Amino acid sequence: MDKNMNMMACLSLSWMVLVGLVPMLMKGAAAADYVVGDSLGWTLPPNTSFYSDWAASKTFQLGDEVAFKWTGNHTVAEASKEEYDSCSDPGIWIGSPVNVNLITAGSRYFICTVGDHCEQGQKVTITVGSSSPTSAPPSLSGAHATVASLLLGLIISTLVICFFTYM
Ligand SMILES: *[C@@H]1O[C@H](CO)[C@@H](O)[C@H](O)[C@H]1NC(C)=O
Ligand SMILES: *[C@@H]1O[C@H](CO)[C@@H](O)[C@H](O)[C@H]1NC(C)=O
Ligand SMILES: [Cu+2]
Repeated sequence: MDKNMNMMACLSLSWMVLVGLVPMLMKGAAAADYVVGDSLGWTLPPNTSFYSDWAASKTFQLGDEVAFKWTGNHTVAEASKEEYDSCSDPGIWIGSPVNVNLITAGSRYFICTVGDHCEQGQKVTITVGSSSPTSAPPSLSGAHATVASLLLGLIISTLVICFFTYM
């Protein structure tokens, strides 16, 4: 194999590695996954403030994901604020387990529609970007900047390595 071939191989291999790394880094830096209720999961809570306490202990950001996980007779349904407040069944159920991508800012309401579970507190409000509902939180752009500079560093060092190895 001549030097040009080696250099081409080096560059294309590096490119494939970079393309594979980008989504991983973006996800790792910008998004978090939460399980609603943590270890308790989505079930009848010990008290009616359990899930609101849980939500209040998190800072949800755009791109995060919340998962509703349960065993037994429960559902999760996305409700309007009015349905959420009055625990009325919105009529649309989604099955288990349920992953919700938080791709819009603002509040979303989820309830269990089985029996009186909602009245007993099996309901949660997920609010994304509570301080400024129309813009992404500052830490998101900070994370993106970190990823961008990391990638730039990777690309440059790859070029340098390919160049000095095969020229
Ligand atoms: C609700 O239950 C959780 C978990 O057992 C507990 O940490 C919390 O203090 C309780 N809240 C109230 C208001 O009883
Ligand atoms: C779950 O609970 C609802 C309401 O209490 C009941 O109608 C339904 O039959 C139950 N489903 C199962 C699988 O137990
Ligand atoms: Cu339930």
